[in-house]
Amino acid sequence: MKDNISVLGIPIDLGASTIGTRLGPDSIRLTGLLEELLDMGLDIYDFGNIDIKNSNKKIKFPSNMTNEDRLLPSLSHINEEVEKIYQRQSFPLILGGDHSLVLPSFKAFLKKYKNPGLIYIDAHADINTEKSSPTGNVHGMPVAALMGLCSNKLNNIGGSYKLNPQNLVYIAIRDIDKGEELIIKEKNIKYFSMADVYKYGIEEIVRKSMVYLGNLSSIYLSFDIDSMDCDIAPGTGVPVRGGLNYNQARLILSLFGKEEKIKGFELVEVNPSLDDKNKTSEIAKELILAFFGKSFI
Ligand code: Z70
Ligand code: MN
Ligand code: MN
Ligand code: MN
Repeated sequence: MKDNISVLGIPIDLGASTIGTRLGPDSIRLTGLLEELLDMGLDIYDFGNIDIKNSNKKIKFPSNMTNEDRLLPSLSHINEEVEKIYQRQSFPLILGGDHSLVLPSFKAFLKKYKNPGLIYIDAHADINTEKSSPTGNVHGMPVAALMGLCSNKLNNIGGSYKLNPQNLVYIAIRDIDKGEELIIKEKNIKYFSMADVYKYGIEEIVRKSMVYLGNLSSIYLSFDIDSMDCDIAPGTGVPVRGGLNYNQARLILSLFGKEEKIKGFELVEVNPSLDDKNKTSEIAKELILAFFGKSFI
């Protein structure tokens, strides 16, 4: 299925602390990604970008969801548009956009596949609730909402389907808020820290993740570019040091790309307005090509 790809851009930044991830999908497209996928012999259908009503202001709401008024309808709209790409027999590739989009994108995956898994490669855990969030930014909350831990207006975006906490694996997390740590412990969520990455190596982290999710037949891969070291990939809103280096990121995606059970992939949080010569979008392209089987040599 990975030789027939449906591409969808989700240019949203309503959920992030800084504006600019709305430019992510186009700046990744400008690197020539789709042409290179075609050159690799893959079939591509480009659904274009979703129309999102972003805002240049960050408006606080009593709910502690920044931009709640625009964000909630946008997330519902994203869910409808992602469902359309699932109607096509193909492999979905989503270009973000801030990470709030995983709430509606994974809801569509939850609706299509029974009891799916989620591999979440990120510096952050994105498992704050509106109560625990120190920022009010919804890109820090989607995983909690997928488990039904937020308010119902967030939990029920795209339907009441839920992610089983035992079906989630985090990789590369290293910047966790206190409330998030409590939820991760209480739900006994599986994670591989950067210390684990260095202890075991990338091949072993991929193998252990697939073994952990071994009884599941469909898995979604959500890759936040800030999982990479911010000195390597600086074009992102909440940069964190000590992340994956270029070779580790490319290897992890190339190995997950070979796994048949992985049936959807998104790359999020590229913010070209914070970047150094569009370097992060170029890296994003190379990571996506690695996922779809481009050879290293
Ligand atoms: C922080 C919060 C976050 C992504 C930053 C940061 C969350 N824990 N998520 N970048 N993708 O605001 O909740
Ligand atoms: Mn529409
Ligand atoms: Mn994230
Ligand atoms: Mn992140």
